[in-house]
Amino acid sequence: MKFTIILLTFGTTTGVLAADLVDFWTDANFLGLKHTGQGNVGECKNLPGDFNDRISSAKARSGYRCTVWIDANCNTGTTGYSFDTSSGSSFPGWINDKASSWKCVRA
Ligand SMILES: [Ca+2]
Repeated sequence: MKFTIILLTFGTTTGVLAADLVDFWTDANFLGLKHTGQGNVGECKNLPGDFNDRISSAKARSGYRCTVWIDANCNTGTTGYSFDTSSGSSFPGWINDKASSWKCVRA
């Protein structure tokens, strides 16, 4: 007899599967090393070490708007920088090479 096991992974509290929400690049104009940020909508994520304090441009995936913060853990008490699918081609100086965390919401 043959069994097929299907494993399903569910998100934490929302029951939504983690999705590709945003792409980050280490250079302006979507160049350099790329990191695809995966998570749930509204979930705060910290950038991995190779990208922490190095991001210079980013694109939200279609249908999302994303924000980055200088501090880890999306310190919403500080100013964040928000972008959509095209407006993050060149991070302003105050957050260029300084972002450490991010969060995306539905646009
Ligand atoms: Ca950079």
